Amino acid sequence: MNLELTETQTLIRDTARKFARERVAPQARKFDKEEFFSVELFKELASLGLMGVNIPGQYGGAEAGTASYALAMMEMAAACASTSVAMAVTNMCGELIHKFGTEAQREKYVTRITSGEAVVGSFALSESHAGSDPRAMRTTAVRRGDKWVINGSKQWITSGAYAGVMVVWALTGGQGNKGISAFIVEGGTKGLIIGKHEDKMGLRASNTVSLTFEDMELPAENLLGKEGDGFKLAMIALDGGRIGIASQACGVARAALEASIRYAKDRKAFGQPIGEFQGLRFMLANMATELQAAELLTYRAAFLKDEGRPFTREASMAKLYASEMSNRAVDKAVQIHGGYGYIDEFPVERYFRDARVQTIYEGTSEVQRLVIARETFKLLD
Ligand code: COS
Repeated sequence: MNLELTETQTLIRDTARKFARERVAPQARKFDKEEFFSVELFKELASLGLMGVNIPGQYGGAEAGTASYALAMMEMAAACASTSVAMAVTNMCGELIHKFGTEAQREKYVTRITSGEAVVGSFALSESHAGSDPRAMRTTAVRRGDKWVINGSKQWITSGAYAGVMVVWALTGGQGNKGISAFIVEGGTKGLIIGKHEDKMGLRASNTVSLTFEDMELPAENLLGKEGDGFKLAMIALDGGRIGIASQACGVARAALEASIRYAKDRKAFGQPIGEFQGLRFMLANMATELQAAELLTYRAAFLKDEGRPFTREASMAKLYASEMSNRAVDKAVQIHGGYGYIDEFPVERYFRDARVQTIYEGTSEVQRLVIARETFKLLD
């Protein structure tokens, strides 16, 4: 694994960094307070190639690989975790359709995602009773002539009210992983009902809704991949998605560390900057060390994916470690800021709320441990 960034990786990181610092960070607090989803911002992200970082240029992507994607996600998350989660899900949907879609699906839907025409993508797998265990889903898709008719509902769908393109999972062959299929759904399809906007602890500028399908008809050609392959498609997409969330966690933790260092240099107590106290310096040293460990795990998973090598285990390790590290980092950041860490005058209060979901979504820490154990046992079979 090469730890020197390539020219492309440097370019993507710098592009994302500039946009994140100049366009996203100044608005992050306001967007969080107002729960504002900026369509304009996502269109700008698409115009920079950041909604399809690992998608070939032929379909409008930046064709820059997963390591570049991880770097871009870290930059975006350091500025605004809400923006970065919509970016992550959109990249994941685009990659999934590119990998498993027909040529017609790629031309129609991947290009809509990379160009920003779709605004964002949504990944509709979870249901109210089926989060960690997606095979327990109840949404059904029944074939009627040249159409699929979908009935059921999905829960906690990121960007669901704004997505021009969604991937939706449904049962086509009874309960169980072999009975699940994936479908491409366009925003605004008749029978697609957008539920209430969830009032979340964090990521408040990210849109999270339930979706209900009432006799929603899809053309037969909107099946993604083969009938019955949906569970596998979801697992493969989530492997990549976990690199995205690991990157998000690194970005938020880095922002928390930097804010804490700035504060520790500035704030005085007992006649000196609090950063001179060993107790604080040890906290900051631990944060910096753990952050670097998480970044390296994330780069390693991204590197394996880019090399076309198995990366399921490494993606779960990166996601597990980075999300738990990020929660430790934001907790310490609030502690270092004292009373100011608890109010919104300083950004660490938002980082604290935003980090919390990282050990839950895209597979809980417990699911990551199941995957890591399963894959590690396999190595010794
Ligand atoms: N890549 C490719 N195939 C995979 C895979 C992966 N990463 N993981 C599992 N599969 C395949 C298996 O090979 C198996 O295929 P066969 O039936 O052909 O043998 C099939 O999928 C079922 O695998 P398994 O039996 O391991 O599935 P489980 O139902 O036991 O699920 C976990 C395992 C818990 C790991 C899975 O359900 C999971 O990841 N859950 C979390 C879901 C999640 O992240 N939700 C968040 C949604 S987005 S916020």
